[in-house]
Amino acid sequence: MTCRRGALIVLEGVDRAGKTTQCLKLVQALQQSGREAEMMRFPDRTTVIGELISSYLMKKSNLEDHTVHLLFSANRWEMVPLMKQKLEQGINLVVDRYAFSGVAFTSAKPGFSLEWCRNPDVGLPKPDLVMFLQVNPGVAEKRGEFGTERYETSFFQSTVHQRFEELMEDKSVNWRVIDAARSIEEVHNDIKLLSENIIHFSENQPIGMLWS
Ligand code: ADP
Ligand code: 2DT
Repeated sequence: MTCRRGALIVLEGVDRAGKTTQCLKLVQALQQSGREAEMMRFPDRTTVIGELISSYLMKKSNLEDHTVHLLFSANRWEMVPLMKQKLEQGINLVVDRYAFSGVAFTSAKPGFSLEWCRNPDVGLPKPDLVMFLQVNPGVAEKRGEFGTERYETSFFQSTVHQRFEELMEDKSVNWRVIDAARSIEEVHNDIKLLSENIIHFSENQPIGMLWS
């Protein structure tokens, strides 16, 4: 029996770029074409670590900046056994934010280098494909007001965007930039095609290790 693994597909981008909308549509489309697919999101607020993060994001608690960075990373590591199990069973994982958000958000704070921020996530399962949903701030603004959670200000988000641009220079990661200012269907069609191609390409490859 041949056992083809699932692909690890990540969507990244700033607030209101359409990540959640597109993750849901991609999972649905893959399932409709007869593939196994599941969505995950980070932070996963349902775990004990995730609850600490959620309380911090909702400004119900304060955490020291290095500490919360490590908690976001721990929240990914605690999911790794489950992620590997699903990928090895042939389930494609569509993930709303991953280590790249981790690095982009913390390194947007004063005094944090990209290198320091990357370190705790070195060795995580490496995404086979990372799609960055690109929209300019004007387009994102028309999609709704900022919420009230931590980081939801235009100044912070523009620094986060710059950090993503720096991260995308790293050729060890399979980045694809998607013009996410188009209609939901147009964006979805591009994402679906890229995902189907990577699923074929990855099925007989071992799962890689991020940044190592
Ligand atoms: P994110 O997860 O990146 O924050 P969402 O998927 O939650 O973004 O989308 C934010 C808002 O923008 C939602 O109201 C959603 O319906 C809307 N939206 C998403 N994609 C598009 C698009 N391509 N065009 C117009 N509105 C969109
Ligand atoms: P949403 O749940 O609305 O996506 O917001 N973040 C996320 C970090 O600072 N570090 C991380 O590692 C991750 C995954 C981005 C979650 C907020 O938390 C930020 C926005």
